[in-house]
Amino acid sequence: MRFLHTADWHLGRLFYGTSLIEEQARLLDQLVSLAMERDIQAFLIAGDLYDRSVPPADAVRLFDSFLTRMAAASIPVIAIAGNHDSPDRVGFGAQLMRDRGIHLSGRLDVAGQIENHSVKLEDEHGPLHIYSLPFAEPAWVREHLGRDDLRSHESSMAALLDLLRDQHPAGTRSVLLAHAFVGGSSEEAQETESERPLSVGGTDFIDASVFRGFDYVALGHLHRPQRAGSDDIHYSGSLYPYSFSETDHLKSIHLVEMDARGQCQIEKIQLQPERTLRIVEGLLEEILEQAARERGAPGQDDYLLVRLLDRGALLHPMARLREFYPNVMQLERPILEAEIHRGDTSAQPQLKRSPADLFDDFFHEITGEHLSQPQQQAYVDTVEAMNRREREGELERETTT
Ligand SMILES: [Mn+2]
Repeated sequence: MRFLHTADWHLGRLFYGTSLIEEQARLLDQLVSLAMERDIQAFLIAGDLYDRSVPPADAVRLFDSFLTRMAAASIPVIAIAGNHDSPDRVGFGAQLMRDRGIHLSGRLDVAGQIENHSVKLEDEHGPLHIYSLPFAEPAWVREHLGRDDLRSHESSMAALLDLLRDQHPAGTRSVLLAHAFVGGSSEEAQETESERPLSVGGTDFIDASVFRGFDYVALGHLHRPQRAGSDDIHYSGSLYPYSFSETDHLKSIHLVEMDARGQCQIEKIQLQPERTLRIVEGLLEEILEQAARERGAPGQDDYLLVRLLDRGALLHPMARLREFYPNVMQLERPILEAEIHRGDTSAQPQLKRSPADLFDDFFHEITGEHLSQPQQQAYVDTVEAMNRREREGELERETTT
Protein backbone atom coordinates (compact mmCIF):
# COMPACT_ATOMS: atom_id res chain seq x y z
CA MET A 1 0.00 0.00 0.00
CA ARG A 2 1.38 3.36 -1.01
CA PHE A 3 -0.13 6.52 0.46
CA LEU A 4 0.65 10.19 1.00
CA HIS A 5 0.50 11.77 4.45
CA THR A 6 0.14 15.52 4.74
CA ALA A 7 -1.39 17.93 7.28
CA ASP A 8 -1.88 21.52 8.40
CA TRP A 9 -2.76 23.11 5.09
CA HIS A 10 -4.37 26.14 6.76
CA LEU A 11 -6.04 27.14 3.50
CA GLY A 12 -7.09 30.77 3.58
CA ARG A 13 -4.37 31.78 6.01
CA LEU A 14 -3.50 35.44 6.19
CA PHE A 15 0.16 36.18 6.78
CA TYR A 16 0.58 39.72 8.13
CA GLY A 17 -2.69 40.53 6.39
CA THR A 18 -1.60 39.03 3.05
CA SER A 19 -3.46 36.07 1.58
CA LEU A 20 -1.28 33.05 0.84
CA ILE A 21 -3.92 31.43 -1.36
CA GLU A 22 -1.80 31.58 -4.54
CA GLU A 23 1.10 29.81 -2.84
CA GLN A 24 -1.30 27.27 -1.40
CA ALA A 25 -2.91 26.65 -4.81
CA ARG A 26 0.48 26.05 -6.44
CA LEU A 27 1.46 23.62 -3.68
CA LEU A 28 -1.80 21.69 -4.02
CA ASP A 29 -1.12 21.42 -7.77
CA GLN A 30 2.22 19.82 -6.87
CA LEU A 31 0.51 17.40 -4.51
CA VAL A 32 -2.04 16.36 -7.12
CA SER A 33 0.71 15.76 -9.70
CA LEU A 34 2.72 13.78 -7.17
CA ALA A 35 -0.29 11.65 -6.28
CA MET A 36 -0.74 10.74 -9.95
CA GLU A 37 2.95 10.25 -10.78
CA ARG A 38 3.61 8.01 -7.81
CA ASP A 39 0.36 6.12 -8.33
CA ILE A 40 -0.70 6.31 -4.68
CA GLN A 41 -3.65 4.38 -3.28
CA ALA A 42 -4.74 6.88 -0.61
CA PHE A 43 -4.21 10.54 0.28
CA LEU A 44 -4.32 11.41 4.00
CA ILE A 45 -4.73 14.92 5.45
CA ALA A 46 -4.37 15.06 9.23
CA GLY A 47 -6.33 18.20 10.09
CA ASP A 48 -6.26 21.98 9.91
CA LEU A 49 -7.54 21.86 6.37
CA TYR A 50 -8.54 25.48 6.75
CA ASP A 51 -7.05 28.19 8.90
CA ARG A 52 -10.35 29.27 10.42
CA SER A 53 -13.68 27.76 11.32
CA VAL A 54 -15.31 30.06 8.74
CA PRO A 55 -12.83 29.93 5.86
CA PRO A 56 -12.80 32.53 3.08
CA ALA A 57 -14.55 31.60 -0.17
CA ASP A 58 -11.33 31.23 -2.19
CA ALA A 59 -10.06 28.67 0.34
CA VAL A 60 -13.27 26.63 0.07
CA ARG A 61 -13.04 26.83 -3.73
CA LEU A 62 -9.44 25.58 -3.64
CA PHE A 63 -10.26 22.63 -1.40
CA ASP A 64 -13.28 21.81 -3.58
CA SER A 65 -11.10 21.78 -6.69
CA PHE A 66 -8.55 19.53 -4.95
CA LEU A 67 -11.22 17.00 -3.93
CA THR A 68 -12.77 17.05 -7.39
CA ARG A 69 -9.43 16.28 -9.03
CA MET A 70 -8.72 13.43 -6.62
CA ALA A 71 -12.18 11.94 -7.11
CA ALA A 72 -11.76 12.18 -10.89
CA ALA A 73 -8.49 10.26 -10.55
CA SER A 74 -10.19 7.70 -8.26
CA ILE A 75 -7.66 8.33 -5.48
CA PRO A 76 -9.34 7.99 -2.06
CA VAL A 77 -8.90 11.02 0.21
CA ILE A 78 -9.17 10.62 3.97
CA ALA A 79 -9.19 13.90 5.89
CA ILE A 80 -10.03 15.04 9.40
CA ALA A 81 -10.88 18.36 11.00
CA GLY A 82 -8.12 19.95 13.11
CA ASN A 83 -8.42 22.45 15.94
CA HIS A 84 -8.65 25.32 13.45
CA ASP A 85 -11.53 23.72 11.54
CA SER A 86 -15.23 23.81 12.26
CA PRO A 87 -16.33 20.17 12.75
CA ASP A 88 -19.73 20.64 11.10
CA ARG A 89 -18.50 22.67 8.16
CA VAL A 90 -15.75 20.15 7.37
CA GLY A 91 -18.33 17.37 7.70
CA PHE A 92 -20.76 18.94 5.22
CA GLY A 93 -21.80 16.43 2.55
CA ALA A 94 -19.50 13.77 4.01
CA GLN A 95 -22.02 10.93 3.67
CA LEU A 96 -22.64 11.83 0.02
CA MET A 97 -18.94 12.02 -0.82
CA ARG A 98 -18.00 8.69 0.72
CA ASP A 99 -19.29 6.87 -2.35
CA ARG A 100 -16.85 8.85 -4.46
CA GLY A 101 -13.92 7.89 -2.22
CA ILE A 102 -13.78 11.20 -0.35
CA HIS A 103 -13.84 10.52 3.40
CA LEU A 104 -14.16 13.66 5.53
CA SER A 105 -14.38 13.36 9.31
CA GLY A 106 -15.69 16.59 10.79
CA ARG A 107 -17.47 15.97 14.05
CA LEU A 108 -16.26 13.09 16.18
CA ASP A 109 -19.07 10.55 16.46
CA VAL A 110 -17.94 7.15 17.63
CA ALA A 111 -20.86 6.27 19.90
CA GLY A 112 -22.02 2.78 19.01
CA GLN A 113 -20.47 2.63 15.55
CA ILE A 114 -17.27 3.80 13.96
CA GLU A 115 -18.17 3.49 10.26
CA ASN A 116 -17.82 7.21 9.77
CA HIS A 117 -14.30 7.05 11.11
CA SER A 118 -12.93 4.06 9.26
CA VAL A 119 -12.15 3.22 5.67
CA LYS A 120 -11.18 -0.23 4.47
CA LEU A 121 -8.80 -0.37 1.54
CA GLU A 122 -7.40 -3.45 -0.18
CA ASP A 123 -4.09 -4.16 -1.82
CA GLU A 124 -2.29 -7.32 -2.94
CA HIS A 125 -1.53 -8.15 0.73
CA GLY A 126 -5.12 -7.90 1.92
CA PRO A 127 -7.14 -5.31 3.81
CA LEU A 128 -5.86 -2.11 5.43
CA HIS A 129 -8.06 -0.19 7.87
CA ILE A 130 -7.60 3.55 8.03
CA TYR A 131 -9.09 5.18 11.13
CA SER A 132 -9.68 8.91 11.32
CA LEU A 133 -10.14 10.82 14.56
CA PRO A 134 -10.91 14.51 14.05
CA PHE A 135 -9.74 16.90 16.75
CA ALA A 136 -12.16 17.05 19.69
CA GLU A 137 -11.84 18.82 23.03
CA PRO A 138 -11.78 16.54 26.10
CA ALA A 139 -15.10 18.11 27.17
CA TRP A 140 -16.74 16.85 23.97
CA VAL A 141 -15.27 13.35 24.31
CA ARG A 142 -16.33 13.20 27.97
CA GLU A 143 -19.91 14.08 27.10
CA HIS A 144 -20.00 11.95 23.95
CA LEU A 145 -18.75 8.79 25.64
CA GLY A 146 -20.51 9.53 28.93
CA ARG A 147 -17.22 9.09 30.75
CA ASP A 148 -16.83 11.63 33.51
CA ASP A 149 -13.28 10.50 34.21
CA LEU A 150 -11.90 11.86 30.93
CA ARG A 151 -10.32 15.13 31.96
CA SER A 152 -7.21 15.41 29.78
CA HIS A 153 -6.32 15.22 26.11
CA GLU A 154 -4.33 12.09 26.90
CA SER A 155 -7.09 10.17 28.67
CA SER A 156 -9.65 11.21 26.03
CA MET A 157 -7.43 10.02 23.21
CA ALA A 158 -6.71 6.76 25.06
CA ALA A 159 -10.45 6.09 25.45
CA LEU A 160 -11.12 6.75 21.77
CA LEU A 161 -8.25 4.52 20.66
CA ASP A 162 -9.51 1.71 22.89
CA LEU A 163 -12.81 1.89 21.03
CA LEU A 164 -11.03 1.62 17.69
CA ARG A 165 -8.84 -1.27 18.88
CA ASP A 166 -11.93 -3.15 20.11
CA GLN A 167 -13.42 -3.08 16.63
CA HIS A 168 -10.25 -3.62 14.64
CA PRO A 169 -10.10 -7.07 12.99
CA ALA A 170 -7.14 -8.93 14.48
CA GLY A 171 -4.21 -9.63 12.19
CA THR A 172 -4.99 -6.84 9.71
CA ARG A 173 -2.99 -3.68 9.11
CA SER A 174 -4.04 -0.29 10.43
CA VAL A 175 -3.34 3.40 9.94
CA LEU A 176 -4.57 6.16 12.25
CA LEU A 177 -5.10 9.84 11.44
CA ALA A 178 -5.23 12.22 14.39
CA HIS A 179 -4.70 15.87 15.23
CA ALA A 180 -2.94 16.16 18.58
CA PHE A 181 0.23 17.14 20.45
CA VAL A 182 2.18 13.89 20.67
CA GLY A 183 5.76 12.88 21.36
CA GLY A 184 8.19 10.88 23.43
CA SER A 185 8.22 13.87 25.80
CA SER A 186 6.82 17.38 25.61
CA GLU A 187 10.39 18.77 25.60
CA GLU A 188 11.33 16.75 22.54
CA ALA A 189 8.23 17.68 20.55
CA GLN A 190 9.21 20.76 18.58
CA GLU A 191 6.61 23.49 18.36
CA THR A 192 6.70 26.59 16.17
CA GLU A 193 5.03 29.98 16.50
CA SER A 194 2.18 29.12 14.12
CA GLU A 195 0.35 26.41 16.08
CA ARG A 196 -2.57 27.48 18.22
CA PRO A 197 -2.36 25.66 21.61
CA LEU A 198 -4.92 22.87 21.94
CA SER A 199 -5.52 23.60 25.59
CA VAL A 200 -5.75 26.87 27.52
CA GLY A 201 -4.99 25.56 30.96
CA GLY A 202 -3.49 22.21 31.78
CA THR A 203 -1.56 20.13 29.31
CA ASP A 204 -2.46 19.09 25.79
CA PHE A 205 0.49 16.70 25.55
CA ILE A 206 -0.16 13.03 24.79
CA ASP A 207 2.53 10.42 25.34
CA ALA A 208 3.34 8.44 22.19
CA SER A 209 2.79 5.14 24.03
CA VAL A 210 -0.96 5.82 23.95
CA PHE A 211 -0.85 5.12 20.18
CA ARG A 212 0.71 1.67 20.37
CA GLY A 213 -0.62 -1.00 18.04
CA PHE A 214 -1.24 1.06 14.90
CA ASP A 215 1.11 0.32 12.02
CA TYR A 216 1.37 3.98 11.05
CA VAL A 217 0.05 7.07 12.83
CA ALA A 218 -0.36 10.11 10.56
CA LEU A 219 -0.42 13.18 12.77
CA GLY A 220 -1.29 16.80 12.28
CA HIS A 221 -0.83 19.84 14.56
CA LEU A 222 2.93 20.39 14.86
CA HIS A 223 4.13 22.33 11.84
CA ARG A 224 7.68 21.01 11.84
CA PRO A 225 7.97 17.59 10.17
CA GLN A 226 9.08 15.17 12.89
CA ARG A 227 8.92 11.69 14.28
CA ALA A 228 6.78 11.61 17.43
CA GLY A 229 8.36 9.32 20.01
CA SER A 230 8.30 6.18 17.87
CA ASP A 231 9.22 5.11 14.34
CA ASP A 232 5.57 4.51 13.44
CA ILE A 233 4.27 7.92 14.52
CA HIS A 234 4.93 10.97 12.39
CA TYR A 235 4.07 14.59 11.78
CA SER A 236 4.28 15.46 8.10
CA GLY A 237 4.47 19.14 9.06
CA SER A 238 2.52 21.98 7.48
CA LEU A 239 2.06 22.68 3.79
CA TYR A 240 3.94 25.96 4.02
CA PRO A 241 5.96 27.86 6.65
CA TYR A 242 3.35 29.92 8.48
CA SER A 243 5.71 31.83 10.78
CA PHE A 244 9.26 33.15 10.63
CA SER A 245 10.20 30.52 13.21
CA GLU A 246 9.87 27.96 10.37
CA THR A 247 12.29 29.42 7.81
CA ASP A 248 14.75 26.56 8.38
CA HIS A 249 12.14 23.85 7.79
CA LEU A 250 12.15 21.83 4.63
CA LYS A 251 8.43 21.47 4.21
CA SER A 252 7.69 18.07 2.81
CA ILE A 253 5.09 15.40 2.36
CA HIS A 254 5.46 11.80 3.46
CA LEU A 255 5.16 9.10 0.85
CA VAL A 256 4.61 5.93 2.84
CA GLU A 257 5.04 2.45 1.45
CA MET A 258 3.52 -0.19 3.72
CA ASP A 259 4.39 -3.85 3.27
CA ALA A 260 2.38 -7.00 3.97
CA ARG A 261 3.29 -6.92 7.69
CA GLY A 262 2.55 -3.24 8.15
CA GLN A 263 6.21 -2.16 8.11
CA CYS A 264 6.60 1.29 6.59
CA GLN A 265 9.23 2.90 4.40
CA ILE A 266 8.92 6.67 4.45
CA GLU A 267 10.16 8.94 1.70
CA LYS A 268 10.06 12.66 2.40
CA ILE A 269 9.30 14.62 -0.74
CA GLN A 270 10.14 18.28 -0.55
CA LEU A 271 7.61 20.89 -1.60
CA GLN A 272 8.73 23.74 -3.85
CA PRO A 273 6.95 27.00 -3.06
CA GLU A 274 7.49 29.83 -5.51
CA ARG A 275 7.72 32.45 -2.78
CA THR A 276 9.04 31.45 0.58
CA LEU A 277 9.77 33.00 3.98
CA ARG A 278 13.24 34.35 4.67
CA ILE A 279 15.06 36.30 7.36
CA VAL A 280 17.51 38.97 6.17
CA GLU A 281 19.87 40.44 8.73
CA GLY A 282 22.37 43.29 8.54
CA LEU A 283 22.84 47.05 8.38
CA LEU A 284 20.19 48.85 6.36
CA GLU A 285 22.64 50.32 3.82
CA GLU A 286 24.34 46.95 3.32
CA ILE A 287 21.04 45.21 2.75
CA LEU A 288 19.95 47.87 0.27
CA GLU A 289 23.26 47.67 -1.63
CA GLN A 290 23.03 43.93 -1.90
CA ALA A 291 19.39 44.14 -2.97
CA ALA A 292 20.33 46.63 -5.72
CA ARG A 293 23.05 44.29 -7.00
CA GLU A 294 20.65 41.36 -7.04
CA ARG A 295 17.73 43.22 -8.57
CA GLY A 296 15.62 40.89 -10.71
CA ALA A 297 17.11 37.72 -9.17
CA PRO A 298 14.69 35.09 -7.94
CA GLY A 299 13.55 35.38 -4.35
CA GLN A 300 13.14 39.17 -4.28
CA ASP A 301 9.42 38.83 -3.72
CA ASP A 302 9.83 36.28 -0.91
CA TYR A 303 8.14 37.14 2.38
CA LEU A 304 10.82 38.74 4.53
CA LEU A 305 11.57 39.46 8.11
CA VAL A 306 14.32 42.08 8.05
CA ARG A 307 16.44 42.35 11.15
CA LEU A 308 18.27 45.66 11.11
CA LEU A 309 21.44 45.75 13.18
CA ASP A 310 21.82 49.54 12.98
CA ARG A 311 21.98 51.69 16.09
CA GLY A 312 20.15 54.98 16.20
CA ALA A 313 17.42 56.47 14.04
CA LEU A 314 16.73 55.37 10.47
CA LEU A 315 14.62 57.25 7.96
CA HIS A 316 11.74 55.26 6.40
CA PRO A 317 13.52 51.89 6.46
CA MET A 318 10.38 49.97 5.47
CA ALA A 319 9.63 52.09 2.41
CA ARG A 320 13.25 51.92 1.26
CA LEU A 321 13.43 48.16 1.65
CA ARG A 322 10.16 47.65 -0.15
CA GLU A 323 11.55 49.32 -3.28
CA PHE A 324 13.57 46.13 -3.71
CA TYR A 325 11.68 43.65 -1.57
CA PRO A 326 7.94 44.29 -2.04
CA ASN A 327 7.02 41.67 0.58
CA VAL A 328 8.89 42.82 3.67
CA MET A 329 6.38 41.76 6.33
CA GLN A 330 8.21 42.67 9.51
CA LEU A 331 11.10 44.82 10.65
CA GLU A 332 13.07 44.08 13.80
CA ARG A 333 15.63 46.29 15.51
CA PRO A 334 17.19 43.83 17.98
CA ILE A 335 19.83 46.26 19.27
CA LEU A 336 17.31 48.99 20.06
CA GLU A 337 14.97 46.44 21.63
CA ALA A 338 17.79 45.05 23.77
CA GLU A 339 18.57 48.57 25.01
CA ILE A 340 14.96 49.29 25.84
CA HIS A 341 14.55 46.04 27.71
CA ARG A 342 17.91 46.01 29.46
CA GLY A 343 17.37 44.58 32.89
CA ASP A 344 13.82 43.59 32.02
CA THR A 345 14.13 39.84 31.77
CA SER A 346 10.45 39.21 31.13
CA ALA A 347 10.49 40.91 27.70
CA GLN A 348 11.51 38.08 25.39
CA PRO A 349 10.47 34.83 27.06
CA GLN A 350 6.89 36.13 27.19
CA LEU A 351 6.38 34.77 23.70
CA LYS A 352 6.77 31.26 25.07
CA ARG A 353 4.42 31.61 28.04
CA SER A 354 0.95 30.14 28.07
CA PRO A 355 -2.12 32.36 27.76
CA ALA A 356 -3.09 31.43 31.34
CA ASP A 357 0.30 32.59 32.67
CA LEU A 358 0.10 35.82 30.70
CA PHE A 359 -3.35 36.48 32.11
CA ASP A 360 -2.02 35.86 35.61
CA ASP A 361 0.75 38.41 34.93
CA PHE A 362 -1.85 40.93 33.81
CA PHE A 363 -3.99 40.26 36.87
CA HIS A 364 -0.95 40.68 39.10
CA GLU A 365 -0.05 43.94 37.37
CA ILE A 366 -3.50 45.36 38.04
CA THR A 367 -4.36 43.99 41.48
CA GLY A 368 -0.99 43.12 43.01
CA GLU A 369 -2.24 39.59 43.63
CA HIS A 370 -1.99 36.33 41.77
CA LEU A 371 -5.03 34.39 40.60
CA SER A 372 -6.48 32.00 43.14
CA GLN A 373 -7.24 28.43 42.09
CA PRO A 374 -10.98 29.11 41.46
CA GLN A 375 -10.13 32.29 39.55
CA GLN A 376 -7.65 30.39 37.41
CA GLN A 377 -10.30 27.78 36.68
CA ALA A 378 -12.83 30.50 35.78
CA TYR A 379 -10.33 31.95 33.31
CA VAL A 380 -9.68 28.56 31.69
CA ASP A 381 -13.39 27.71 31.49
CA THR A 382 -14.23 31.06 29.91
CA VAL A 383 -11.51 30.93 27.28
CA GLU A 384 -12.22 27.30 26.47
CA ALA A 385 -15.90 28.08 26.04
CA MET A 386 -14.97 30.95 23.71
CA ASN A 387 -12.68 28.72 21.67
CA ARG A 388 -15.41 26.12 21.43
CA ARG A 389 -17.96 28.68 20.29
CA GLU A 390 -15.51 29.95 17.73
CA ARG A 391 -14.96 26.46 16.27
CA GLU A 392 -18.71 25.91 16.24
CA GLY A 393 -18.96 29.08 14.19
CA GLU A 394 -21.08 30.96 16.72
CA LEU A 395 -18.41 33.51 17.41
CA GLU A 396 -16.59 35.25 14.58
CA ARG A 397 -12.98 35.85 15.40
CA GLU A 398 -11.50 38.54 13.20
CA THR A 399 -7.85 38.10 13.90
CA THR A 400 -6.03 34.82 13.52
CA THR A 401 -2.73 34.12 15.13
MN1 LIG B 1 -2.08 23.58 12.41
